[in-house]
Amino acid sequence: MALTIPVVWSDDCSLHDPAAEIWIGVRTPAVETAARTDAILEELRGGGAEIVDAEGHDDAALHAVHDPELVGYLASAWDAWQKAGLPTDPGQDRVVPYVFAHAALTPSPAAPTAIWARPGQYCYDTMTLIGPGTWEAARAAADCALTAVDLVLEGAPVAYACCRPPGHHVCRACYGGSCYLNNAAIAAGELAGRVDGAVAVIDIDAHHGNGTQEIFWNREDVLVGSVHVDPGAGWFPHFLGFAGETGGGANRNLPLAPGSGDDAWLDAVSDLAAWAAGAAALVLALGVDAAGGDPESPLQVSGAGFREAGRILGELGLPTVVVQEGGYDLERIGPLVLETLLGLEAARA
Ligand code: SP5
Ligand code: ZN
Repeated sequence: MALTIPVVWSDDCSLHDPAAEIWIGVRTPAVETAARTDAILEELRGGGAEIVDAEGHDDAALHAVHDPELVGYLASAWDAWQKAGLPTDPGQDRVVPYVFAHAALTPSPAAPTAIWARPGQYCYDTMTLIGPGTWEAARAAADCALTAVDLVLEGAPVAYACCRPPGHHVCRACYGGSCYLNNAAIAAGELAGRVDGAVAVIDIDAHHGNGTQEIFWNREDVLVGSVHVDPGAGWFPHFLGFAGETGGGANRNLPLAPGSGDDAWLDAVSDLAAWAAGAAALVLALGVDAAGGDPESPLQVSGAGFREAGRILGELGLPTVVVQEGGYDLERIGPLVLETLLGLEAARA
């Protein structure tokens, strides 16, 4: 039986090549690569899915959740870096910070004049590099999410946005975690303006969706729930994602111990689903890096677990926009996404 959930994609999402991550000061190969979405699309095409081209959308939906200054920076960062000659002297072919506008320095850091100091005004880690196609890809990923919103508002029960690069670590005014624009937050912000009632974001990526949490921290009309590996056990994003972070009351974090598998993870998914039941629409931030074998997380969720998560969330019966986040096991990423979508579809059929 063919997958009927529309799959929204833009070829421009492949233009981003971070090339590397600077991790603990060491340049290591990037894990957030175009091969990820290639593998997802191949699997979904094999499952009979219809691939829909993303349509262009106005910047207004980006500015609704991000500081326009961040968006403007991202759009121009590579050109400025290149024009400043930094790829040849000192020989850095990606935009990467070396100094940070740390909150404890001053509440109002000056905008730096040096091009090589500017990344530290907006980027909070050294693993989120910008190259020649990064902006085009990030902007296209946001269009994928917004096109999926349109499809759902036109009556599709579920639409899947095959977003790359991912987004859930991006705050209103800073980026990091291999993410540049918060696709799930952009979708949720857009839905919040177009549905009658609250929007729930449920984030099942293995890492805490700290950006989405920060963006909607004080909003009552957007619920944000995340199940993820406990940052207190030593996992990214380290500083955030603890159970006590409840915002204005509409934020929930369910951190899990490293090694947690289907039982604990699905209990948390069920908990978040019950919590979100009164919403008018759902955004599912679908990272599949909680799977056993993923190189970036110690959770041990199975393919059947992802299918069951899809079923649990599908049973809510809400208009649902699924937004791709992480997942780094190239052998498993496609099947894991397909399992989740099949679970959602089975519940909605
Ligand atoms: C969207 C998403 O899943 N972002 C994950 C960002 C977490 N990255 C943390 C990386 C920690 C170091 N990993 C070692 C890999 C060295 N190349
Ligand atoms: Zn992740």
